[in-house]
Amino acid sequence: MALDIQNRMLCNCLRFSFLPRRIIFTTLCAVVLLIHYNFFICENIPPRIQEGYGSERTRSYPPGDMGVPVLFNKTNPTIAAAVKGSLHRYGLNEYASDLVSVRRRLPDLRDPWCREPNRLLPVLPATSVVIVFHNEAWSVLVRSVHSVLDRTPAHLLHEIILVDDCSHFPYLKTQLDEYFQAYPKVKIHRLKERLGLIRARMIGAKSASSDFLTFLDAHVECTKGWLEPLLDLVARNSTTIALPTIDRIDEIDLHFKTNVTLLLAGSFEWDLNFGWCERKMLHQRYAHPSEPFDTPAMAGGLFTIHRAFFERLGWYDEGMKIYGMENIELSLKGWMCGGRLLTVPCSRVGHIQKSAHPYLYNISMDVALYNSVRLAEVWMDEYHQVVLDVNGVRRYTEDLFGPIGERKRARVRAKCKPFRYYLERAFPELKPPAIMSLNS
Ligand SMILES: [Mn+2]
Repeated sequence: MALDIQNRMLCNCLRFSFLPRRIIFTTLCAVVLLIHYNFFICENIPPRIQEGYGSERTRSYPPGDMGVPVLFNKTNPTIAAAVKGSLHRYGLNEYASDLVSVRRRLPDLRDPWCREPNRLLPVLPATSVVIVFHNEAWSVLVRSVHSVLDRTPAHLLHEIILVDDCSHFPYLKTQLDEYFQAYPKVKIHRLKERLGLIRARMIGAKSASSDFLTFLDAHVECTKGWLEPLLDLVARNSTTIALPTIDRIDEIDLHFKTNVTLLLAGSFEWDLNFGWCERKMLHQRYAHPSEPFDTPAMAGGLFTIHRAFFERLGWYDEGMKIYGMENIELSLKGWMCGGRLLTVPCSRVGHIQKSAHPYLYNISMDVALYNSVRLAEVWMDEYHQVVLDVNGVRRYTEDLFGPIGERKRARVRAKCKPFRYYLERAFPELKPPAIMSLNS
């Protein structure tokens, strides 16, 4: 009995001495986590937005906040059907996007190198931002615009021109006009007929009233400091085309993925289809990985360019259909006509890579083939036949691929160098195939 009491006392002692230690340990962990969150994650969040989530004790964070994946119940048949429907309709998960704030917070992804003093010109010009949309999901489009408004210094943003390439979803009409009435910098330009992305972008560019043009897709999210280093490069040299680094936003759960982006550069093979190559495959070396670097090709819709240079290049080939290959065309002539393409690691823009291309629904022709043949004929000199062969086309004819005389004259007017120069200077990694006519 005495032993039993002794044991019980011992146990009680142990329990009493153990409990406070556990409480102290748990409290310490919570404090450390809180400090970490406030100092390392919240450091760049404007106080106004932080307040929106309530006091320290009560605040909760909306889905997708800070770029984390959106969680939703995939096993619920109603939700699963909604997700499937929106993937077909928009090429992305509208259900998840609608759960995310149209002004969601994102982390500042820049390397400290980018923020060092005197990195940028002290005075930068303002830009017009041109965004073309066609049947875009509401929350995706509105979030794209807010990310520009919220993360661009007001004096650098001249205007945002939204070009509606004849969308037929009703919420993109009056509802969109009314929504952006509160934002005078946002202008909506409606096309009366469907012109396709390429020509719609040109309409937007020509209606812009700034000399500096920045193009974005309608399914992007800009992060802090995205614009300044792009404008800096083009302000220093008006024949530079500056490309942001494109982070991938997952089309299913809106996760802002940043892990591989900085290791990649835009490129293509002889089929002219754009793809990413590893940066280390390129010949040029740089002192710091955040320095802007020479890039053979742009992915497409995201870049800053000087209006006068774009005009001298003959804008895009408006004879091309809908979209596709205009990015390669602009990349080639950017290099061949006295300029260069630079990817800017300090500029980070998220982009939803769509799982389908609703832009091309109801289009029966092979627009990529059509546009590639035009591009090869105008810009690739003795190498044009390689592209035709890869595509199984015997030769260019005007009745099949449209007239290109004006495009060739524009190339002469702009005094552009031969395609061979592009291969040597911009893209020596693209090895010419062994073709008798080229080697002889
Ligand atoms: Mn896109």
